[in-house]
Amino acid sequence: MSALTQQYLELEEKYGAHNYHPLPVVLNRGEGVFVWDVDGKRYYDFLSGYSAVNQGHCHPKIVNAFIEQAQQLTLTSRAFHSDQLGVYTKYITDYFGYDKVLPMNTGVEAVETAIKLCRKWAYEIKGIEEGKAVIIVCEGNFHGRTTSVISFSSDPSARKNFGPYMPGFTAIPYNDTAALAKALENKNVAGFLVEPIQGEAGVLVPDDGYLAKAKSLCEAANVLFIADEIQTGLARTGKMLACDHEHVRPDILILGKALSGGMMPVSAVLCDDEIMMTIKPGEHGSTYGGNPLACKTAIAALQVLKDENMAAHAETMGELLRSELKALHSKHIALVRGKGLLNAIVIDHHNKEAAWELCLQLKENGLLAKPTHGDKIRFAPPLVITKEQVLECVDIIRNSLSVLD
Ligand code: IF1
Repeated sequence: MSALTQQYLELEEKYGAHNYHPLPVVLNRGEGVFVWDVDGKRYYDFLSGYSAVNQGHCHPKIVNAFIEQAQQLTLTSRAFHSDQLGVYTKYITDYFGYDKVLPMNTGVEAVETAIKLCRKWAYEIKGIEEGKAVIIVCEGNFHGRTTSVISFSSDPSARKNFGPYMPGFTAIPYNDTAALAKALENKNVAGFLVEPIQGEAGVLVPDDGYLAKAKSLCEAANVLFIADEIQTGLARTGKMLACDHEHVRPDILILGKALSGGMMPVSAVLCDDEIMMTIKPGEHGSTYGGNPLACKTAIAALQVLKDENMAAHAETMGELLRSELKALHSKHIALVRGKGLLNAIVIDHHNKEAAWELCLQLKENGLLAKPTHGDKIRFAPPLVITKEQVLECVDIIRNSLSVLD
C-alpha cells in the first residue's frame, strides 16, 4: 500500500466513525465504468456505489445538468415554488405512469414516506381502526437504516441495541406466496413491502412469477403492493423496473440511488391520487426534498437511461457476464446468480475470509468489488460496460481466483 493511501486511511480511522469496513483503496476520480485511486491506478467498479451510478461515473450529460442548475438555483425549500419542481413532477410521473410523485432525498426517507402513505391510506380509505395497521415485510430485507426501518430487519448487526423497535410490521419468508396468503388473512394488513430482488441478502432472485402472484394476492385482499426499487430499479436488472419483468405495477413505487446518477441523494415515491392525496399540507416533507438541483439532475439521469438504452444493454451484458462466470467452472464459485447487471457469486471455501481475500486480489488486478454476508460478492458494474470490458473483467476474476487455490 502506498504511503499516500496509508495517510488517507489513517485520517478516516482516527476522525471518522467506524461504521464501515471498506477495502483499503482510496479513490479520487471516476469516469464511466472506471475509478482511479490516489496513486493513479485504474479499476473497474463492480459495485457502482451500490447501484447509484448505473449511468456510469460522472456521466457528462448528468454532470452538465447538475452544474448548470448549481449556478442558477439550488434550494428554495418547499415554502416556495421553483421553476424546476413542476417540470420534474410531470416528467417522472409520465416516465413511470403514476398520478403523482413525492420527492425525498435518501432511499430510506422514501421508504419511510411509503410507510406513512400506506398507513394514512389504511386509516382514511381502507378503514382500518386507527393504530392497528400492519405492513408485511420479508425476512432478509434491506430497506435502510432509520430506527423504524431497522425495526423490521432480520439482520442482528443492523438491529442490536438500537431498540426499542417500531411495532406494526410482520415478517414472512421471502419468495413464499403461501406465507403471504396466510399473512394477508389478517384484516389489519395495509401493505406488503418487498424488494423485487433482495440486494443485501446477496442478490436473491425470487422464482419467476413470485411478484405477479404476490401482487394479485395483495389486490384480492385490498392491500397495497409496495415495491422498494431503490436498488433494483432504473435499468439495473435489464428492465426499467425489476417489477417490469413480471408486468407488475406496484401501488407504491420507491426509487432512489441512480435517480441522480450518483450526483447527490435523490429519492422518490410514486403512486396514484387515491393514496397520495391522503397526505395534506404540513403532514410530511423535507428541507431538501424536491430541490431544484435534484429535480434538474434527476431528469437528466432518467433521460440518459432511456437515450442510451441502458435497460436492454444491462440485460445483454448481464447474460454474458453470468454465462462467462459459469464457464469458468471454478471450484471456488458455488453459485452465480442475478438479473441484468445485478449479480453475485457465492464463494465455496473452507476459509471464511476467502471472499474478502478474493476481493483484495481483485483490487490488485484492477477490479473493485465488495463481499457481503461473508461468502457472497456482488458484481454490479455501471450499465455502460461494453462486451469487451465484460470479457476483460471475467479474465481478471479468473486470474484472481487462483489466490484461493
Ligand atoms: C448502507 C446493502 C446495497 C437499499 C434498498 C433502501 C435502501 C437501500 C433496497 C436505503 C440501500 C445500501 C445502503 C448501504 C449499503 C446498501 C446495500 F448492502 F446494504 F444492501 F445497496 F446493497 N432500499 N442500500 O438497497 O437507501 O437510505 O442508503 O439511500 O451501508 O447502508 P439509502
